[in-house]
Amino acid sequence: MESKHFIPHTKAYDPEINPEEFLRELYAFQDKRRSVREFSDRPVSKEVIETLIKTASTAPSGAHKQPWTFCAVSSPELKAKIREAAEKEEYENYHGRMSDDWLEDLKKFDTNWQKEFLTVSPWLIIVFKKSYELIDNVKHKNYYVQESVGIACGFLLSAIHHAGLVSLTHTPSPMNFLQQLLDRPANERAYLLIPVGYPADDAQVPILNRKGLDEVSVFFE
Ligand code: IYR
Repeated sequence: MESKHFIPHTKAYDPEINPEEFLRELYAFQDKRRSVREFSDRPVSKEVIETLIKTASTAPSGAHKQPWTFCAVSSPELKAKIREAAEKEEYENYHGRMSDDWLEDLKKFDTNWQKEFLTVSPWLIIVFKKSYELIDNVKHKNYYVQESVGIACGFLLSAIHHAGLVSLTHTPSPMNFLQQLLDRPANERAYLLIPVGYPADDAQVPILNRKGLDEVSVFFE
């Protein structure tokens, strides 16, 4: 194909890599990733957070619009404000807004409205989705925004794990307070709040099993 829009794809992979062997190791490593709710206050450098965000931003997106903004917060004052606002919403969630079934499903995670990790973890990454771009006051619609931002968050979580750090996909809902506290423009809506850091020395995670391959896949050969 010859087009002014294209350049040759320089192969980013090593042809010597044996995919079976490589993936065995990758899968075993990814399988160790866990959501953690008990963080250490051990610092993480800004450089690490910047590289995590750049890695997340390599994700594919509808028409390559990259419809996301990653806000990284280490300011103790701002983290305290975010925690206060999130706990206010979560208090309501746990005291009436969540169904009995939902509360029952969460029992094994031992969660409650209190969110200490929001002030203990060294960084909070708040991911915003952009349903449109505002260019010279004109709205330009983005495409497949949910899918695109979801994939970018997946890249981010994976990169955090590869960096030897832990995270949590936290969704204090509704999340409008984040748009206000972080002064985001009208085209941005909070999508996920992700604390990032090291686990507390005595951090515990619930015992859970992952579904087997036969439960999550169907092959047509
Ligand atoms: N947002 C609440 C409730 C919650 C909901 C789900 I679905 C979870 O998997 C975990 C928690 C909270 O963060 O406590």
